[in-house]
Parts: sequence; structure tokens; C-alpha cells
Amino acid sequence: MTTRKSRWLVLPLLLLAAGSALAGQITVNSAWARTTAPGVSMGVVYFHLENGSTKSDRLLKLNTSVAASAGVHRTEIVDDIARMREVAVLHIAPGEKVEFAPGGYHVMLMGLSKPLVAGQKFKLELVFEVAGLRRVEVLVRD
Ligand SMILES: [Cu+2]
Repeated sequence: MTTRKSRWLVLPLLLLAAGSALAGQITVNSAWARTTAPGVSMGVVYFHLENGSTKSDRLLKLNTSVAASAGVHRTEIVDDIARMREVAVLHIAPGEKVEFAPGGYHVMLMGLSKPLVAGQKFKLELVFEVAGLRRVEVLVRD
């Protein structure tokens, strides 16, 4: 009877360890969006993306309730003019960090239902090919 009891104690500890290892694979941190002026239908979201796993992955899709659609864009300087290019699928190598920041990668929100107001928070879902779904809270600020 005593051995059986101790076996049951070990199991939850193993599950806890497995859970934290999974959370360390693909991480999306410090997500924020810039405030938008009334009548503007597009917004931007930035965050730190890191692939802490040993597998390469791909960001396939983004969903949010605040806009009709969301996609990855990259700002590039061509002939001294900043242009945005759509990135259909973002590849992220094992151990790679991708910075979504002004002047580079960003998530473009298209068809905002309401202006984004400082202090507001909204959910953004990122769908990865290997890691699956990641949900982050995005803070709106200037
Ligand atoms: Cu853009």
C-alpha cells in the first residue's frame, strides 16, 4: 500500500515538468500595439518571438477579434522609401529570435472595428505549424 501511494505522488510532479518544457518552445513576449486615430482602419502589433525548441517552425496564421484580418508584414527601405511587404509564412529556426519592432517585422491589423486606445488590451492568436496555438495579450500604448 505504501509503495502505491508514493507512485501517485510522483506522477503530478512529472506532469508539471513536462508542462514547463512545452511552454519554453515558442514564446511570444511583450506584445504591444500602437494607438490609432479615429477613422483609421489599420493598426500594428509588435512583440518578441523566440523559438526555444530544437525544431524549426512556421507562423502560419494570426487571429484577433479587434480586426477583420491580421498578417505579418516587413518594412524594407527600397530607394530611400519605406515599403511594407507581406510575409505569407514566417519561418523561425531552432533557437532563433525574431524581433517584431518599428521599421521591421510587424503584425498588420486590417479592418479595425474600433480605434485602439491607450491602456486597452486585446487577444491575439498565433498559429504555428509545429507548436500549435499561442494566445497573447496585446497592450495598446503610444
Ligand atoms: Cu504593414
